[in-house]
Amino acid sequence: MKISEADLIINPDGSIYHLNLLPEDIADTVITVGDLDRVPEVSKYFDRIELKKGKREFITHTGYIGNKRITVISTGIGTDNIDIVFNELDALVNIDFESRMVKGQLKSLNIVRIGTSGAVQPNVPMGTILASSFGLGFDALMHYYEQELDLEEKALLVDINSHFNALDGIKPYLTAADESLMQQFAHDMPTGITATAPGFYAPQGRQVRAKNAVANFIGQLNSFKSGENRITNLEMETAGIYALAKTLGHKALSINAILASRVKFEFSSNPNAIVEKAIQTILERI
Ligand code: R1P
Repeated sequence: MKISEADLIINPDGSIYHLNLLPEDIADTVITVGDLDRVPEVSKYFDRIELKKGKREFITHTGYIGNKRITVISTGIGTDNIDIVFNELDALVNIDFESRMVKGQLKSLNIVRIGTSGAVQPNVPMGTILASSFGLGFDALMHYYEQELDLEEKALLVDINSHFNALDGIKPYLTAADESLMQQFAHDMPTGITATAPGFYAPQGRQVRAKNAVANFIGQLNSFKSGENRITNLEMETAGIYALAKTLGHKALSINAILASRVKFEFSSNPNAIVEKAIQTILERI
């Protein structure tokens, strides 16, 4: 079926609407970062940069480390931006822009988020590089898509729903990390469920001036347990990345540089060094 011009917007130069990229501009291995200033912090390790493009908060560098072609792209903050970036990355590889038809042979991208995050367990100290075993979304993105869960995800979500039943009207969604990327990049890293929030302040349990409607959100995250599974950290993209990637047939892994402890009320005095360590670790394993 032909995808309409309103459903998939292609710019006059043949690039996709927000990302401003042509199909040939992206590699099969994609690193996503939230902060657009983090893009050159990744591409400075490339042996050769082939292209730099951007529009709004979506900055892209594609280049090579040795023979390996890699794209690094900024998503900005939040799963609303993940919706745009992941649908447009998928369109770049899986839709023929001439015919506006889905290609016969679908491509699966390898996508690794290198992001920052706060810990909600006392045994996850600042400076930890943590891989998300699952993304648990407290935002509404996946309420708009059909999502198929496997048995493990279904069972864990049952436990999550009974633990968080006090969150009136909020329906969390859950997706597991890609196992092969976990083996390749994170075999020796601590892992845990990453909670994804639709905001930074009250949606992450911060109390500044506006009154919080959800009591003790960090405590609710912190006290969840299902077998060996604990919620380890909190950020704003992972659940959307895992769920949309899997729905579209791509592999995804989220790597979290832990900059803060929400249970010890600390924030790192040298966040850049922690992020740098995460970038170096992932690029060495690519
Ligand atoms: C909030 O300050 C931002 O930092 C975290 C959150 O997920 C959110 O995007 O990640 P990044 O540093 O990767 O953007």
